[in-house]
Amino acid sequence: MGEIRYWHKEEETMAPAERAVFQLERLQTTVNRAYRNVDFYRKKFDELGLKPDVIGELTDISKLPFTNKSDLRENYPYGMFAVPLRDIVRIHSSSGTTGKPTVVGYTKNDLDNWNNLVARIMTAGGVTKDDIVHVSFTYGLFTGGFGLHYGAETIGASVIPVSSGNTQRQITIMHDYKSTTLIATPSYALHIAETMEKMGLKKEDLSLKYALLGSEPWGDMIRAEVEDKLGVSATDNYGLSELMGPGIAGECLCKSGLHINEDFFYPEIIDPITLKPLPEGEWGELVLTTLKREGMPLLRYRTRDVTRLYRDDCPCGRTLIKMEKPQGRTDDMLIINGVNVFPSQVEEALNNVKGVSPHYMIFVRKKGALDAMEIKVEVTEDIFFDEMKKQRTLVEELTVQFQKILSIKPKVTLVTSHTLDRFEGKAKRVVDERNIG
Ligand code: DLL
Repeated sequence: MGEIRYWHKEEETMAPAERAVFQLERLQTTVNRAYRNVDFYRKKFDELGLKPDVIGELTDISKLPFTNKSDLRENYPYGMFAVPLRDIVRIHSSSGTTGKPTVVGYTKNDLDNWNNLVARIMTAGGVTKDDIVHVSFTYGLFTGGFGLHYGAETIGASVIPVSSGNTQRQITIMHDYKSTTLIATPSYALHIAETMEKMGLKKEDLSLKYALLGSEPWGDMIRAEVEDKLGVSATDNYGLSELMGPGIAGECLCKSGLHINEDFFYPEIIDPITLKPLPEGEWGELVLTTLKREGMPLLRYRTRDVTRLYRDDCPCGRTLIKMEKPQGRTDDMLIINGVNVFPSQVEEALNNVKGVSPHYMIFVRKKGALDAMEIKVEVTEDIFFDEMKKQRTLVEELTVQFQKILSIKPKVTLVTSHTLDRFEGKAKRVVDERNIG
């Protein structure tokens, strides 16, 4: 694992009970600020008969109302801000492809905290001031580009703000500028690896050491492929625009769960149906409360991401609570003939079968009254030159794995390499045709 480094050693390694004191104080301040400065929260509290002094201990958080994405949309654009606009120094927003965008505003202190929290996560992933950091996230309203850019600059690394697009040019830049760290979505990192092969470049031709990947769910199969093809140590990092962007949680080099910056974001897991908090260790929906945010404090924001929280003795020495790699979003979950399926489970199943790549697409259609699921999986060219028997065996093997992990039996189709879509940003691996026509 090499030398262990921290960005905020004291905060990252303090005893959880000691941290809880800060969390409580910060939670009380946040609730007060939200009540006093945001009409939405004041109305909500008044309706529920809640006073801003409701928080006597941390568990009182369960008395607070939830905040949903729809609340942000209904208060578009600036209704959730807790400070006058003149104190806001940056604005980001979601793309708004499915409704009004959600808008977030940062004060100077918020930006400072953001930079430092991303610096924490990058340090945990191995990055130091000696690194050359290649950022392939889009720069713009999306928080990925600027978030990681300023985090890396805060560390003192040399940052190359390449942004997204033109993969061959990106590879040439990485090669010529001797980039040591790649910042991207996991699916784009895979695409870069494939494009390098096409360009006749090997990992030894580049200088990469680390890849910090995030913004979408990914599993061990993609990690193994990226690490092998790019010659990096690849860590996962998680965040969402509504709460800040990247910098909320990230893996250390032990790669066993993401440490949450819980001194800035208080995490809970709830049952998404009953909305009741679940004990540590159980899977459910992640709910986050900002603890230091000035521009737009959010109480119990429902992320829709499915994960679980746990504490362990991480060999890195961090005592920050961990979350499991998010499995997917409750709103991306497919319901196929009544069975719940997360697209990320497909990657998990592929991981158990030799001779397949992590490139897949899921198609869901109506077949009479029933739903039918087809999974297309890329395999190496040679299998199509082999006897039919080999292909049949592979299809059977995949079907068994899918049935085991997804609890349904999809149709499995093998396709040759490079026939499925590749992604520069977040991957879209599901085509649901049930509502078309
Ligand atoms: O994706 C922020 C980000 C940028 C995180 C760069 C990490 C790196 P949004 O576009 O608002 O923000 O999307 C947030 O993406 O609720 C999750 O569903 C998903 N997501 C983000 N990171 C991960 C991850 C950014 N590591 C939504 N694993 C979140 C799984 C992730 N899902």
